[in-house]
Amino acid sequence: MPNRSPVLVDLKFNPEAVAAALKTAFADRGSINLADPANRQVDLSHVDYALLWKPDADLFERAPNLKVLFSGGAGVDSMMSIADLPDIPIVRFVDPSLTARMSEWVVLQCLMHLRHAVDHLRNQRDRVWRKYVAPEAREVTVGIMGLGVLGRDAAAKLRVMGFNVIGWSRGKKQIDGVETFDAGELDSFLARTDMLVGLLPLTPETAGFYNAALFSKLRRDGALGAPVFINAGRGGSQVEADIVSAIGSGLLGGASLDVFGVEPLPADDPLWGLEKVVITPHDAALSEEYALLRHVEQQIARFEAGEPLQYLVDHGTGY
Ligand code: NDP
Ligand code: OXD
Repeated sequence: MPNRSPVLVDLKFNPEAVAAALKTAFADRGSINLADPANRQVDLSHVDYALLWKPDADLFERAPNLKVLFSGGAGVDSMMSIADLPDIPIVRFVDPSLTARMSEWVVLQCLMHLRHAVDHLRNQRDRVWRKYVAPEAREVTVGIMGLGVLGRDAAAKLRVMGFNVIGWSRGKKQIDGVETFDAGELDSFLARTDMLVGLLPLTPETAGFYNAALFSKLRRDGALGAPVFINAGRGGSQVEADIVSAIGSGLLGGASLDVFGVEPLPADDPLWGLEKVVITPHDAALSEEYALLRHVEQQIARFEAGEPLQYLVDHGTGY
């Protein structure tokens, strides 16, 4: 067997689950898990591959001979913001398990806002019997920002529920049954949107993108009465003070947020106190450890067989 270098693993989530999954992964080469205190000072100069989530900036000095980086999640913003990131291929995590989870979360949030779920839960707590006449899904247009792996799957599943779905992305897309808009058609897209679903990566272009000016362009005469904002992309793309004000003024009728500028969301953040805002703790679509390690094994096998890597990040656009 050729002398293969172990895979460097630095995932800052679920340490027990990662350690358990690593026991059976990378059988032909082994791994160095930095979550294990015994590996803190270990020599990394011979390592070819690294699987990382929120890596420390000095990691690349310690491991200067890396050939490929693998992201522990679908988003790579925490990696791309490192000043001395090596100019080598970066592979995102793309997997049916993650995609399915995200679509479940998106459909759940759209249905919650459609069917007054927050009001029902409050009324149940207060033992209040009150009916709400909700529009049908087909009367509501969900506008998805970001028509990548996650946006496209969410679009398909929202259509199954009967929603009218439109989508916006940098480049124009062709998706059956979904009217699409490109970057230059932002205002036309927003003017048609009752529920805005954010599935954009965080890049310099999308930082602070979901703000009061954008919310003011959403459709206001739709079946919901006021537009709803739903974001599972990244918190850095939203201006949270603007969301708080927009909920207060009625510019937004509700919101669902899975991601925040600061995570965990501080206990004194005003968002916690808003009844019309559904908060989930960045768990819309977690990376399942076994699926993640299998994906890395498959990509390493492709790379070493001379086949092209999949799900590559464009260092220029940052996603
Ligand atoms: P993809 O890279 O597959 O898709 C990104 C989409 O965003 C593309 O359609 C792209 O357009 C569009 N886009 C990017 N920048 C711009 C821009 N400036 N203007 C217009 N459109 C833009 O990513 P995924 O679908 O796999 O994931 C999306 C994001 O979801 C991740 O980056 C991550 O931040 C987040 N995420 C959150 C999770 C959670 O649990 N909350 C879990 C997993 C991911 P084009 O196709 O034209 O290039
Ligand atoms: C991801 C995430 O990017 O979990 O995969 O946020």
